[in-house]
Amino acid sequence: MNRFTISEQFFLDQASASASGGLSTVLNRLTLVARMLASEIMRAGFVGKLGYTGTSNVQDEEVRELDVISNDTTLQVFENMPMVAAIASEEMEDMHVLPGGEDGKYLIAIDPLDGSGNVDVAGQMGTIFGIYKRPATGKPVTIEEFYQPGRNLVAAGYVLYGPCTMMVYTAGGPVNGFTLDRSIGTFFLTHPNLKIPEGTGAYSINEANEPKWDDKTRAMVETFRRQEADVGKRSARYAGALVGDFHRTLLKGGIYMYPGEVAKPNGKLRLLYENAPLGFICERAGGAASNGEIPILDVVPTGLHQRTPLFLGSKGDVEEAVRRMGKA
Ligand code: FBP
Repeated sequence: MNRFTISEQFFLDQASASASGGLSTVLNRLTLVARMLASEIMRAGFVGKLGYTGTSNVQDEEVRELDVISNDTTLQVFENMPMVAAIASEEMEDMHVLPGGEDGKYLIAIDPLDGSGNVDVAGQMGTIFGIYKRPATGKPVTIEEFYQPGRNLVAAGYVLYGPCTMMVYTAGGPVNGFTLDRSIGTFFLTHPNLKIPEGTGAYSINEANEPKWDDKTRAMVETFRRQEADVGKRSARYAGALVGDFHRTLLKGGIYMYPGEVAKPNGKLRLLYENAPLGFICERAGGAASNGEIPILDVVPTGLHQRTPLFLGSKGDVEEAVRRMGKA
């Protein structure tokens, strides 16, 4: 693997000998989304796009202008791609069936702009995507085709927009990271075959939510906070952007937690386009991902925007967190 391994060639090289090249093409289009959004995010301050639209999305969250731009960019990039049948997005209540979608082989679940609360403070943000195969082609897409457990993903990845722009993905094999050279618009392989460390890293959680947790969750988090976890001492880090917190966890180890709350037992994060894709990557990197009771990849969605609690990171950390909540 020489220093100049670029994403386009890498996707093709990684594909199986019998592959049609369809998945590589979809992944390449996702790098185009990444490059376009990296540019939009960098320019947003100059063109007054850091604000809110004044509307709310299906999540009943205030929508940022960049949320809309990110979703529209994704739809435009895939509008003329016959191999993708439909897209499910955090920003759209229903799936978006692409022209000629009934013949498409793939489904994309995407959070176009994760961590959009960081838009106006130059914080980390990201894009999260999962790619599924349809059960069959040649007939109209049904929303139930998206109701597949993360175990069925054929590929998953994320883009991190931060001091640098990175894309990290797996097509079911090793997890590989690419860094964007903005001057030439090319992603170069910089983090081959990522494996999540054990016994190190931070615990990452919004501590302000403590009053909302049940007693077992509170006691478990207190164990990490007091550096008394069986898996060792942990510092605390919370970027307010799932992709940023997960990327740090993937490279340095540790655990990201968004637990359920007494009033909202399913928590905040969405299974289809946040928890399952990142859980797929985490497991392929040797880590674990749980909803607090079972592996996140075994949860079968019953809706596009279904929420689940999320415990994601080093296997030992996730297993201890789940055990201490008494739901293992
Ligand atoms: P979206 O920004 O895509 O809605 O993602 C949800 C999210 O912003 C995560 O990125 C982040 O980890 C979490 O919410 C932060 O939630 P909170 O502000 O409640 O801690």
